[in-house]
Amino acid sequence: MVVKASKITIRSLSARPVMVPMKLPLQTATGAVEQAALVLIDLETSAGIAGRAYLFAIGRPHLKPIVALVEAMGEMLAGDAVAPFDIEKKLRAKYTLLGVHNIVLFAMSGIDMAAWDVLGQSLGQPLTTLLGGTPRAVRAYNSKGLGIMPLPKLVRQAKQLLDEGFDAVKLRLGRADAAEDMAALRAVQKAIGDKPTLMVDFNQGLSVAEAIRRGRMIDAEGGVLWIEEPVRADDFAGCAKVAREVATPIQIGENFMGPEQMAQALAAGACDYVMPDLQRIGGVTGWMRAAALAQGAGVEMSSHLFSEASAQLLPVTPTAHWLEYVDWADPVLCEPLRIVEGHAPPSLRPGLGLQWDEKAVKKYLA
Ligand code: SMN
Ligand code: MG
Repeated sequence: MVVKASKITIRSLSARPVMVPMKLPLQTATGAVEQAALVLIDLETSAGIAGRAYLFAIGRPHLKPIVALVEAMGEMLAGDAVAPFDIEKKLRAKYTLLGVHNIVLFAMSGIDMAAWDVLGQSLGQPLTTLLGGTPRAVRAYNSKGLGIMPLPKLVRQAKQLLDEGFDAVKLRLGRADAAEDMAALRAVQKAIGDKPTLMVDFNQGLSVAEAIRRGRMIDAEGGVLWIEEPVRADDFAGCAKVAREVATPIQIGENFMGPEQMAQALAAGACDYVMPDLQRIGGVTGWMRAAALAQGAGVEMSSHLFSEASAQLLPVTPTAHWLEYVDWADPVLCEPLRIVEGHAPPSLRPGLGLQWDEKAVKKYLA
C-alpha cells in the first residue's frame, strides 16, 4: 500500500491581539497579570479547515511583536504541508541566527499547536486520540488568584476557589519578609484544612540562599506539595542546590525554552517535578518530546497555563501529574473548559477543540 503524504497545505496564518478581562487579577512576586493579553492564531489551509491556538503575551506591550512574528513565519510557510515536524525543522533553520528563544519560540509553538489542531480536525479526532491515547479526565488545581495580597482577602479567596469544585489550589509567595510569607501560608492552610492539596509559587523571586532558608521553613510547616520557581528560571545550578537542601519537592518548567533546556535542567538535577508551558516548550511537538524526557528521568510532569490543550496532552504523558487550571481565555472561547469534581473532563471535540467567540473577539481586539 502506498501511503500518501498529507495533502493539506498552509494558505495563510493570521494573528489577532486581544486584551481580555480577568475575574481575579494575579499579583506574583515578580509582576502582576491583571488582564489576559492573548494572541489568537488562525491557520487557514487548502482543505478549508482552520487550525486555532492562542498564546499568552503576558502584557499589552508584547502583543504587537508576537503578532508580527507569527505573521512573518506564516509568509515563510505558505504552501507548505501541515506537518508539524517539518514546520518546526524549517522554522528552526530560519531562526538559528536570531535565536530560537522566547517570543520566537512562542510564535513557533503557537503555529505548531494550530497545525496539530488542523490534523485533528481533518481526521475528526481529539488531540489525545490523534496522539495515540484515550481521552480521560485529568485532575486539576485551581490556579486563579491567591496572589500576594492581605491575609483576610487571601483566606476568603482560598475558600472561594475550592468552592468552585476543586480540591487543590496554588498560593503565590515571595514577600520581602519571609515571616509574612509564612503567615500567609499558615492562614491559607488553616482556612482550607488538611485535605486539599496546596502548592506554592515564588515566581523566581528569591536568591539561592533565601530560597534554601524559606524552603526549610516550608519543610518545617509541612503540607505543601511543591515549591515552584524559587529562584531565577535559568539558574539550574542554583535550583539544584535548593532542591538538595529542601525536602519539599521543587517544581520548575514554565520557563523551559524548548525540550533542550528541559534536558539541561534534568541533567543538572535542578528540580523534583517539571511543568512545561506549551508556548515555551514548542507546542504539542515540544510537549511530546518533553514528556519523553520526564519519563526517562522518572520525574512527574504537570502543565502550565493553556488548560484546554494541556488537558488533552496529560493523558499521553507517561508521568502525568497535575493540570494547572486558569480561565483566562474563557471570554473569547465558545465552549470554555469546565471542571467537574476537580477534574477536566475528557475532550471529545476534534483537534484542540478551540473555537473563537467572534463577537467577544471583536469586543476585546487590542
Ligand atoms: C504564572 C506565570 C505567568 C503568568 C501567570 C501566572 C504563575 C503560574 O507562575 O505558575 O501560574
Ligand atoms: Mg509558576
